[in-house]
Amino acid sequence: MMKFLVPIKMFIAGLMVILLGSCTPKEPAPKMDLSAVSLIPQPVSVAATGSSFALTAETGIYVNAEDEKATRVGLMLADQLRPATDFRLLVQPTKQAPEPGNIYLTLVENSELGDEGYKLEITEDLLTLSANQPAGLFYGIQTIRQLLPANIEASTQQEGPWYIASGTITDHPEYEYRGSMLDVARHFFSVDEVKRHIDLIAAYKINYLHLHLTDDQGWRIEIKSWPKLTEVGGSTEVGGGEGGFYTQEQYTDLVNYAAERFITVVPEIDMPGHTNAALVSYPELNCNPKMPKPELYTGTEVGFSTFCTDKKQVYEFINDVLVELVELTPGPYIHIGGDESHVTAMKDYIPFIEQVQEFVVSKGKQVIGWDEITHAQLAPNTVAQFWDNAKNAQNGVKQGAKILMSPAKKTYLDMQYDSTTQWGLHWAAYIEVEDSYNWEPTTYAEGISREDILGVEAPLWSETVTNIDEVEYMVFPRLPGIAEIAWSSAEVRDWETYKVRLGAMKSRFEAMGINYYASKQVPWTE
Ligand code: TNX
Repeated sequence: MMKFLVPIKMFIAGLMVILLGSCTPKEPAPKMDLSAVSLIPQPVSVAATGSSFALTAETGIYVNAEDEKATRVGLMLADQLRPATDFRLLVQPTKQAPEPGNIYLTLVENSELGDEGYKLEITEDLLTLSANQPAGLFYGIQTIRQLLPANIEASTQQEGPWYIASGTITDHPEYEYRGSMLDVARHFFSVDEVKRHIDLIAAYKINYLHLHLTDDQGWRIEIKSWPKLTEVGGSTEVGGGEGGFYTQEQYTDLVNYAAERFITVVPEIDMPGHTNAALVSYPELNCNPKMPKPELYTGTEVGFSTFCTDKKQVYEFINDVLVELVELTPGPYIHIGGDESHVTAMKDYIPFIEQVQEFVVSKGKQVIGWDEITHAQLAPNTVAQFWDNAKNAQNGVKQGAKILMSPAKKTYLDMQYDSTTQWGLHWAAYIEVEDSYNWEPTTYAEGISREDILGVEAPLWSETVTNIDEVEYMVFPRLPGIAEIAWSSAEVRDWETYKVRLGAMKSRFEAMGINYYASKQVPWTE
């Protein structure tokens, strides 16, 4: 008897090992609280279920969509997660939900979500991201990034594990236009610097990048029919540096890079003022008796230059520029500036704006202009960008124009945080983090209500910032707050809870290598 007992015991023990081994291949999912995760912008709704999904080396990304853009979003997710995890997540097409352990991206029909919304359903088994359009999938991915530990943003391999709290997030934007503006005229920023900016704003679901391409100090976009604009007009910048410009090929590269991140570029040619760089390049466009011989300008004064508004050649020039610019612009808008034309008489300014507006409209695009353009008769789809003068914006509303909200006192990211900030100006205000967050577009100015507002944009003028590190110091952490104003409804926005969510972004900003302003108003946490 004894002879058999030991082998039988050993046999049973062996069987147990095999059985246990096969049914517990993974650790139990840790309990996590989705509603406690800090997200910016705050989604429409977050419902936690108290468990988690594990991202592992075996996770696959399955895309259920016969759509090239949706597949590209899947590939972007794999690329995004790779440096920190070192996982080579496979992206594959599918017709149904995959096996447990995988990520499932699917295009659906869900009227609640609109063109840019998404839904995330996270269980222990599956992470499902659904949207009506690829843009929604892209925004869902930005949320997934914030649901992962902060070091997911690192550019080198990090220690896991990589868990995502379980539950459901339903989300869609409040405003259709959520913008960032970069002034590449006062100081020029390279293609790579602008791409870096695009990467950062995309993470906060910004969908328009307005490029201020021309000003007194520089002309930054190649126009083949008027080559001196960049040869001469692009040759310097504020402070006398070498300036620079984008060739049309480089510009197209930027436009495409932005488009892959669901960002539409809005090019601005500022006129009739802010045109010194063009006037130096082609003095025949000038007839200002106070400045008979324009010279390259590297200072920071505004309002001294103007096109010669009653000269036929000026309109031929503008038309040529617009023909080329429209060709480079897949998006719906051309920004014509129109601000601070202090040396253009109003009787000349109004017909000038109307003529340029007609050029743009005849080329199938919509005009955006700074709020002064509302002195003119606006075309039905023209947008007025409110920066300074509420009366101008109200005048736009009376004409039926949509308003893009960029009040300088709240959204101007070139304003100093306080009097000690190394970079920036303060003519509009000192803008601390709370100031830039704690305002409401629909009540900011009398006579401008929800239905008049197209969206919100934060401009970064570059008189005082010379490189992308300095840009980032002004942009962060104010831009995430502006992005939340544009994306999240007023009901889910509140400074007291926002500042805690923002504080939790510290290690994320650091992993992203962002040079941010560590405001004392924010309870920064590790
Ligand atoms: C006003 S805002 C300007 C810009 C300056 C900016 C500096 C606007 C439409 N015009 O030309 O760069 O202030 O804050």
